[in-house]
Amino acid sequence: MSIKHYLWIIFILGLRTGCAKPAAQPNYIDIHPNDNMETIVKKAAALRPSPRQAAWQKLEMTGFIHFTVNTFTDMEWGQGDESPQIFNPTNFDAEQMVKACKDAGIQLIIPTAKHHDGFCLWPSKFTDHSVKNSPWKKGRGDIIAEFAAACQKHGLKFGFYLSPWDRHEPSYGSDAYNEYFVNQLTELMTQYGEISEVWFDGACGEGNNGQRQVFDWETYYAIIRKLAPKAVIAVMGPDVRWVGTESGYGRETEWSVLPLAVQNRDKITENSQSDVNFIPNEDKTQEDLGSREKLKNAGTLVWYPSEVDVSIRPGWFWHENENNLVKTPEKLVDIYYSSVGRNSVLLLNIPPTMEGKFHEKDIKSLQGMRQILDNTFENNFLEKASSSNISGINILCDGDPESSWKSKDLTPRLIFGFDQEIEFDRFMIQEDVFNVGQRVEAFSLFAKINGKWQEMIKATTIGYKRLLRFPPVKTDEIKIEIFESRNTPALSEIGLYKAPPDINIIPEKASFKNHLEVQLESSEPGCDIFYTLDGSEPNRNSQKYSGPITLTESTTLKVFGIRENKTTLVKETIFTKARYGITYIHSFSPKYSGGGTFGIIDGKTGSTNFADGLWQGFEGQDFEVILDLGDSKTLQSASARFLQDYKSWIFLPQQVEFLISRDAKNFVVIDRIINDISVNDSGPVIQEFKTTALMENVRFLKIKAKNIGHCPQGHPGENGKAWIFTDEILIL
Ligand code: FUL
Repeated sequence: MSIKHYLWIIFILGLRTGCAKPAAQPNYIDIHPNDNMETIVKKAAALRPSPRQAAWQKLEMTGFIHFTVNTFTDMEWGQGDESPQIFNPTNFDAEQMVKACKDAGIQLIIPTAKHHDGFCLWPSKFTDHSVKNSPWKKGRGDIIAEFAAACQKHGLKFGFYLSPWDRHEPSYGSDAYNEYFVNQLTELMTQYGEISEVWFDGACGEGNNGQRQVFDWETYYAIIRKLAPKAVIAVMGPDVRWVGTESGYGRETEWSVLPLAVQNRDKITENSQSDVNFIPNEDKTQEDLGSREKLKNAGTLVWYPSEVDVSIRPGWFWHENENNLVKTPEKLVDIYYSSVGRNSVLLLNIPPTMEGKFHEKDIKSLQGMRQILDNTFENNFLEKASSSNISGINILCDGDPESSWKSKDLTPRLIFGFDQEIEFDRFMIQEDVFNVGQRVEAFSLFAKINGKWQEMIKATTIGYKRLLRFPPVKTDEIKIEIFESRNTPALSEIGLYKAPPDINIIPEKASFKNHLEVQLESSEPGCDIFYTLDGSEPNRNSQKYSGPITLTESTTLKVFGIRENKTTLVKETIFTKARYGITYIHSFSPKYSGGGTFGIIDGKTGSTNFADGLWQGFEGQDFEVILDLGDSKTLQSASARFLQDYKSWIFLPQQVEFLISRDAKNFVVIDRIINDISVNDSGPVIQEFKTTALMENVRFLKIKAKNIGHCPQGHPGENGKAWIFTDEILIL
């Protein structure tokens, strides 16, 4: 028999016995009653993600798209009784959204196929409560199909959110609902191409019929495993854990291996799965989930990694009155460091408007975030380093999270030198969690400065990825020291980077009477700042900043900085020159200053959201101001706008008086308008109080709005101080 024949037989045998493809290691391990602490810790250190968890972890940034009837009713949680007729996006554009996500670095998209209100964004066969009964595309549209197609076209992965809680479906609360849910799940799993993540929300309450549902999770999971074996099941699922907050900030110490209570062990064995196939339902909001202390009493250890879900706006759905509250690029970058940079996957929500596309402000923030991140991570100094004490370091900068430098010690020390001095302020380090496991418990980064090692930053866990920030440092030698590990660590990637500086405009925003001094400050020395005052985009040829700028007219200031080829984002502020002087009899609350002293005569009106930065708030006091018109004038009208938001203790004034004077001492009442809007909690309202009496010879105009004093009887804050909120006075 020739060698060839021999190999052929081995190959056939291998196939038959399954050796050609080694069986995946389970993503859990049992603890035996006689395992000591050392054994338990070693077991934890040996666990690795399942293949589907591994593929998901590498995505780093994923995107949520919350869209449903809520977008049209201005709600966060729909009631379930909304008519499908209200769902009518005027210009739905899945590609615009998918492209914006892709440009931002998002690699998988999860639209809400059905939120708690029960309305389905796809034409499900199993209910009439869907797009098929909406006017959008005459009932022939399918939002999920359009998202799936756009993702496929642009190379993004696709998943969906399907709310188990359903406030519309009449069968909710019975076995029939489980059947309904399974049918819907099957539709979504079979009609839209490859599914990479299924997101089951933990939020759950009664249906409209007052019933609660007992969910048949095992059946749901079995269907997903059968129809999309590569998909992860998130949150109310076995593969991906909710980080425990919706703030965008993960834990400083984030373990992907978690202990499970003893009683859950049987279930794993019963399933005889290679992966855990039920919700590890321990409390996910605790600060410590996976320390040695926590592992001590575990029955089983399981790989259950964290996902950080957060919205780019205060709400998950789009609301007109949150257009001013879109998170800034800098805030999104901070979230990136605190999620992706803390061993988690980021799930960033961007909600479409009633048009059915992202708002320009959200897109601008996404672009700004990407620009800062690209600018930071474009050059890894460690690629050019050499090590004096370890070999084979190229593997640490090869961009492959699965190739690693494997330490022989529990507490290795890695020293790197550079041909010339480098300046950096960001550190990235990854463990090979895919082939080895998560092991590091404490480490530090040092820089040699004047011949001495100085600690730049210290941290605990690494896991898939850790990103650390610290003030810029210059050196030609660095040291990474691992102080504690569960077993000998394997590092896959490391990086040192320099972030672009930031620029602050001081004051950040303001209106002024005569003139205003504006200063520009960089977060780092050596940054050249350029600006324009005419609304044009600043560049290197624009005016260079050398000291305070004095503004005497309303101005759009745009600034941008360069420091050693790192550019900042362009920042912009509109400073408005007020036409009148203004004196406050009672001052506004510093929490709600609405743009400061001149904020109520700057032409900017607020939304129904009292916290949008444009409203001035007065707690328990009247609103009373005197406007100085500069010289004697004839006025056609004067008005003031006020807000009522019952839930937030903000009430319309009892009455508003308009008074005029020539000398600011003797005032004559021109008009008194009594409020006739009732005090109720039917949602925020804005009311304008306006006088149209002709006012002659006016130099000073006083506006006096009477606070109702205390929250009325029956209000949750009964007898607490009532607020008055105003955003704008208009004089014609
Ligand atoms: C929560 C839900 O109640 C919110 O509406 C949103 O969908 C968020 C992602 O999950 O539990």
